[in-house]
Amino acid sequence: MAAHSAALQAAVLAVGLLLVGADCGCGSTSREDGAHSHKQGAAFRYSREANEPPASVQRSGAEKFGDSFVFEGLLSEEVKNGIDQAVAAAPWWLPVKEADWRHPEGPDSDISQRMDHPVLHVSWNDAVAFCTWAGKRLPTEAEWEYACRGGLENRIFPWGNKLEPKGQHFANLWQGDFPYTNTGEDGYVKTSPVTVFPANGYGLYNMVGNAWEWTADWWTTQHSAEEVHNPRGPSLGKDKVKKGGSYMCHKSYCYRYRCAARSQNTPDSSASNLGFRCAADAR
Ligand SMILES: [Ca+2]
Ligand SMILES: [Ca+2]
Repeated sequence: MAAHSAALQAAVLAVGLLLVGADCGCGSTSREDGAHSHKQGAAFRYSREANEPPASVQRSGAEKFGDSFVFEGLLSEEVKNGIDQAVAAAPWWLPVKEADWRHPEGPDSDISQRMDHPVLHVSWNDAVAFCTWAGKRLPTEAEWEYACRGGLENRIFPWGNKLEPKGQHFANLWQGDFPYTNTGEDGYVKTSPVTVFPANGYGLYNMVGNAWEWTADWWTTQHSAEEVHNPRGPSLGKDKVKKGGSYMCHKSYCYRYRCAARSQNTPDSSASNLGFRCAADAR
């Protein structure tokens, strides 16, 4: 499958000062955000839209494993009835056989009407494979966060501090009572097309919400205070950093749709709310 042509557009982001992490005023869930000033040394290019599909040159990890995690609320009764395992800490995630980037909700779903949505069910390993194939790379966490801020300083969201300025939705998130009721007030209970919500000051869409995005960095709970120039995170780890939150994020459970917020998964993980976009060094 050819990549969506718009996905190959890129924004060139200039050198600038980056504040990685911030206080979110949201209690204990903010501990991992950290707060240190870093110089983002090199200019870099960034895909405007996070909807690049995995390379046809390689089967995705979900296809190799034979299953991938899908939010229970999106599954047909038929698919749900065939599953007898769940994740104890998050029972709304079910391992669905034959769920992959072509079949986001399992074998009875497809992406034919979603070619302008973010790709899902792509592991970190496969995201790296795609970006490499495309002559690009994953962004570092610092690059991602710099891109998310869109030129604004000390703001919670890519557009400012207010979640819904003048009552307008700026990102695809969860409205209602997670995980039971998603009212879809923003227009979408699953992913949305990548350009339906406003771009940030750098012309980048969906930096928060819609789909989580992998970064290149290994996860650690705190940012290093020593690594002040173009930080790349720890040299080793178990999990990779993901940023931005998804259409499943609600403040009551996942206040991760902030530029500073972060979470993690193992590099072979895939799920129905996790995608990526590629970056490249500016030439
Ligand atoms: Ca939504
Ligand atoms: Ca996103």
